[in-house]
Amino acid sequence: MEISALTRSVVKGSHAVISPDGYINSNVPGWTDCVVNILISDAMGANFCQTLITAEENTQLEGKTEASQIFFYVISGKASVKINNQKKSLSKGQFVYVPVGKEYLFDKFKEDTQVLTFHKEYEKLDGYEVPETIFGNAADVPAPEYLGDPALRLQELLPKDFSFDMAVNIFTYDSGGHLPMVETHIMEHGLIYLRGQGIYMLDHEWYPVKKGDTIWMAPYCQQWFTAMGKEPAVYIYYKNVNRFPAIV
Ligand code: UGY
Ligand code: MN
Repeated sequence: MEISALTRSVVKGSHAVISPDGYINSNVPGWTDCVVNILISDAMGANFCQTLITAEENTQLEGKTEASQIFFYVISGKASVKINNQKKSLSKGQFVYVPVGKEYLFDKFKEDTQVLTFHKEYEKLDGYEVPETIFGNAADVPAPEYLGDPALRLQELLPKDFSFDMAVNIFTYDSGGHLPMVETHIMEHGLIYLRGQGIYMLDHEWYPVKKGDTIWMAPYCQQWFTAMGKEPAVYIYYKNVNRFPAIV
């Protein structure tokens, strides 16, 4: 028998590991007939939000982006999407970036489709336009080596342009591949594992992690990862970029 009093999940001041065994569903306005798990939010001290939506028979996601932009990524399955008047079908690995001020509607979901979202309040920069809607497919995004290490590949899903204040990247580690150093930085992260497993070090604590797990790293949370096992480890992650801190 499984012991129900055990979990790998932890929630601390500077980081969290959320494994699916502890999920409790939320109901939020406009997202109907689906399971919604709010995995990272301001309620835990984060400056952005990360959710996971699992579709049921008549799922619809309807809303308008106001202060926050939203990045939607299809982890598995298929759905239709309309952003203002642009219509598309999205399947595994496809995504849409919805800037502020747009109406969105997702429907015609295949049952059990999983959609990941990252939400960030948009900080406009003088002299730069608000970005447009972007549709894309991770399979079409180049995957160059990261810092010259062939065991690591980094895909950047959004343009590197100062009109954007967030990045969403997919990081692939071959088994045994690891970050080249312990990172210590102001940028915050939220991630979910799409594949594989490994060990994450967060502020000098060590966590075994695997497909389906979410991690939150607050600004300056120290971080290092190594992939283990028989297949590559892959995570998709959020990062705030391209802006000064509040006091300069
Ligand atoms: O972009 C990053 O900061 C990335 N190298 N961090 C991470 O994967 N923990
Ligand atoms: Mn980092």
